[in-house]
Amino acid sequence: MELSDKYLFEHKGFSFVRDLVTAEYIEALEDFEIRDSDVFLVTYPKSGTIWTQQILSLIYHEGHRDGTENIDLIDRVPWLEYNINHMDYVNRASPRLFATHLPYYLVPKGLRSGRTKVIYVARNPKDVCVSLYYFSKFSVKLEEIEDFNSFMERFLAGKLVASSWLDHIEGWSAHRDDFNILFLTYEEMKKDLKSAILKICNFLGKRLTDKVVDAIVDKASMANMRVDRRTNYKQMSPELLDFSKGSFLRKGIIGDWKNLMTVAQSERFDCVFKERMEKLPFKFCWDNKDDL
Ligand code: PPS
Repeated sequence: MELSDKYLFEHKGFSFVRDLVTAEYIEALEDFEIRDSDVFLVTYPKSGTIWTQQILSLIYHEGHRDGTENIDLIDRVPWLEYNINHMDYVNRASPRLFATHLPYYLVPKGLRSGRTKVIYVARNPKDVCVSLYYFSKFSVKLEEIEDFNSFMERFLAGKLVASSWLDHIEGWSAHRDDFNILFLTYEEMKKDLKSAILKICNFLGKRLTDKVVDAIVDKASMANMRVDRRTNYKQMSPELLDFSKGSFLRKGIIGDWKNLMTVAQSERFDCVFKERMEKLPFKFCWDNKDDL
């Protein structure tokens, strides 16, 4: 199965959105100078990136209300590899917060064995696949594949943006000792957001009052992020997103895959993913009713 080269290109075994970045830019990122105070949020797409971007931004800025509430989320925690708003990352004031979908082997070299903090958020891959399917419908820069079965086969083969889910998580997990990294799951955030936020604060060495933590829980809720124009990404250019076809904050639930996948598709998914997933040191939750 070939990569759809009108939309994507591959660089060192990982696929990127063609219109948004070049291989030269990705290559140069390996030497991007990092600071101990930087924080990198790493995700495979559709795993809770903007949710965690919002949480990180609130942890760093909410307490002292320095005006960040008037800045779009994408500018508070910009994407490392997709510098959509052409920001000056090099001269950005500390602490710099970045989001990235990069695999472990393409991130800035300085992140390895350093003090810079990395947070990896993972989500059960069936929900990731379904979320990406709907996202592809409204992202102008991704190919829309109408038939879900064909889309799922592409996902299983790692032939979509960001390549293989399994390779991504296996890579980051196997190299966890090379980084100062915290692993979290979307599902644990869903089930107990306050505990997840406290875990993040603890990792970042941030002590916030109970009142501030509660305010973060509130501001990071699906309902509030949906109506907040700084966090719902509705300010994004129509050249990137067609809001008549969907939204970034779609459902935000555990187990939506059950509303789209047939039993046969789910079994096919398990057949391809199960063996490698069982070796991962994470417990995935496939349904809201499952315990973590
Ligand atoms: S992207 O394009 O990679 O940045 O997308 P990403 O932000 O990783 O994932 C989008 C999915 O995350 C859901 N989301 C949330 N869930 C719960 N609570 C909050 N606050 C929240 N914010 C975003 C969003 O709805 C997408 O999932 P689906 O399943 O499509 O609804």
